[in-house]
Order: sequence, then structure tokens, then C-alpha cells
Amino acid sequence: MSARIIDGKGIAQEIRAELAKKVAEMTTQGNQPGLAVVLVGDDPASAVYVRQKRRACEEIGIRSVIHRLPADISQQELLSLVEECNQDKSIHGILVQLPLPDGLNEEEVIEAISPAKDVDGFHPINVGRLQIGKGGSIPCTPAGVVELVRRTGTPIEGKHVVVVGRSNIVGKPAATLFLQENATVTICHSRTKDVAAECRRADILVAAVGRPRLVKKDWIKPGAIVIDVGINRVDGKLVGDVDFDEVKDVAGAITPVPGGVGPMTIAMLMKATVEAALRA
Ligand code: NAP
Ligand code: LUD
Repeated sequence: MSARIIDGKGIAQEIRAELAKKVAEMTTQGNQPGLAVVLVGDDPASAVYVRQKRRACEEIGIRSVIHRLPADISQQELLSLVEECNQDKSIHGILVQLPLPDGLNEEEVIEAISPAKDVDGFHPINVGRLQIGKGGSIPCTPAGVVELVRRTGTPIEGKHVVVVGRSNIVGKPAATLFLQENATVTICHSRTKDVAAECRRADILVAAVGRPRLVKKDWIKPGAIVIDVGINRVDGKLVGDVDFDEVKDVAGAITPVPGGVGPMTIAMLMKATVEAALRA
């Protein structure tokens, strides 16, 4: 049996098309959503992601303002720019692309973003709101992961979800979201005794580790849904945290890399920006 391939790229495209209609209405009513993206330094991957975000905004009709800053900008200058965006009524979402170059304090920058405009959902206020189930912005990548599982048509309630990785931007919020969907959730990390054994119990497996092709065929319960968040560059090629070629023979459904979670991250960012503009 070969797994069904979950077409993240296609699903993201559907979501963007729905958003474009909504944005057209909002723009007619004088409420065009606006997104400010701050890119500091010249990390090539960050430049690619920011370009994709700008293109998605253009396609949907969201106004985007990209602030490109040199790597040696001071913490104070960066904080001032964030404050300007906070005050700007035409801007509904603010995203500071991570990671920031060495010498800049990420935590302080994130906390400077107005929680209402924090479309990444990284501000401690929004992290806390997510934890207690009280709305707020949800981090885009985990939101995309849950949306991909929903679109397989498999109910999440009562399922055993295993998340490998416990970062603040992917693993932890993904686990929280699945818990809210009434799944039973296990979180694995670098000190977990037997990650493979934990994974074998998963009906839904989320890999967010940053280790190319770590997850093997014998880690998978036959028929499981496998969501691969990993993006690793190996010999100039993008590969996930899941060994796709072998896992696809055991899983029930699986996301590819590229074309899985990545495009969903962008689509969910667009959705968060539209929602922020609707709330404003
Ligand atoms: P991260 O901050 O480096 O966190 C990695 C996590 O994996 C940590 O919790 C770490 O455990 C755990 N880990 C490392 N080695 C492990 C092992 N051998 N077994 C079990 N757990 C292990 O990474 P991240 O930011 O969450 O990103 C994870 C991956 O997703 C990366 O490839 C990244 O590029 C990708 N990503 C993709 C998107 C997207 O839109 N598709 C978005 C964000 C990130 P400890 O906590 O114990 O160190
Ligand atoms: N910082 C993100 N840093 C990195 N892949 C992304 C991402 C699109 N503040 C803040 O956008 O949400 C963020 N907010 N992140 N990421 C990673 C993370 C951030 C990763 C991949 C993609 C955004 C994506 O579209 C394509 C795919 O998987 O198909 C491949 C694109 C390629 O590299 O060719």
C-alpha cells in the first residue's frame, strides 16, 4: 500500500483563493489588510520565505510593506521600527522574520510587537492565550499542520498524536492545538528514551526536529497520518525530517517536502493577517 500524498501546496492555494475573495470585499469597504514584514540581515533562506510572503500578499490583495534592514542594525533601531508599525493604522499584522542575526535580542523584539498585530503568535500574551484556549493569534506553522490533518477528513478527537520536537514555534504550539482538538498528545525531544517506540503508537505523527530523514519506516504504525514539518537542505536539495521514500509505503497519508507544510505556513499567515484586520 502506498500513502495518500497530502497536497499542501494545492490546499494552500485553495485557502489563498478564499482569502482573495474576502480581501476584495474588505478593500471595497475601505479595510484593506496590511502586513509589515521585517527582514534583518541576509540569511538566504529568510530572504526566500519573505519573498514568498510578499508574493502571497500581492496575489491575495493584502498590502505588504517589507522592511529590509542591515545585520548590524542596533536593537534600539529595530525596536523603534516595530513601534512605528504598532502605531500605523494601515498595518494590521507585523512579522519579524526569525532567526535574527547574532547580537539582537529576539525575545525583546517579539515582546515589542503589539499582541493584536502579532500574526506569528509568538508574543507571550498570545502564547498564554493559546495555552488557556482563549483565542489570540496561533503560530502559522502549527496552524497549518492541524489544517492539513483536518483536510484528510480523519477526525482528530480521541486520536493519539505524537509530536517530535518541542520548540516554541512548532512543537509546543502544535501539541497544544492537537490537545484542544481532543487528541491524546505525546511530545518527544532529544532526551526522550525511545523516540521510535513513541512514534509507533501515533495515529498522527508530526515531525519537527530539523534532522534530515530521521523518521524511518519502522517508526510508523501502518495507516498513520505523517506530517513532516522539517526543512533541511542536503546536497542542495530540500528534504524533510521523515524518510519520505520508505515511510510512504507504510503511512496512510503523508506530506511531501517541499510542497507540504511550508506553503501552509504562508497561507495561515495570510489568514492571520486578514483576521487581524477584521478585528481592528
Ligand atoms: P528547533 O528549535 O531546532 O527544535 C528542534 C526540536 O527537536 C527540539 O525540541 C529538540 O529537542 C528536538 N530534537 C532534536 N534532535 C532530536 C532527536 N534526535 N530526537 C528527538 N527530538 C530531537 O527546530 P524548529 O524551529 O522547531 O524546526 C524544526 C524543523 O522544522 C526544522 O527543520 C525547521 O527548518 C522546520 N520548520 C519548518 C517550517 C515550515 O513552515 N515548514 C516552519 C518552522 C520550522 P530539545 O528540545 O531537547 O533540544
Ligand atoms: N520567522 C517563520 N522563520 C522561519 N517552503 C517561516 C517557512 C515557508 N517570524 C517568523 O515562514 O513563520 C515564520 N515566522 N518561518 N518558515 C520557516 C520559519 C520564521 C518555511 C518554509 C516555507 C515558510 C515554504 O514555503 C517551501 C515548501 O516547503 O514547499 C519550500 C520553499 C523553498 O525553500 O524553496
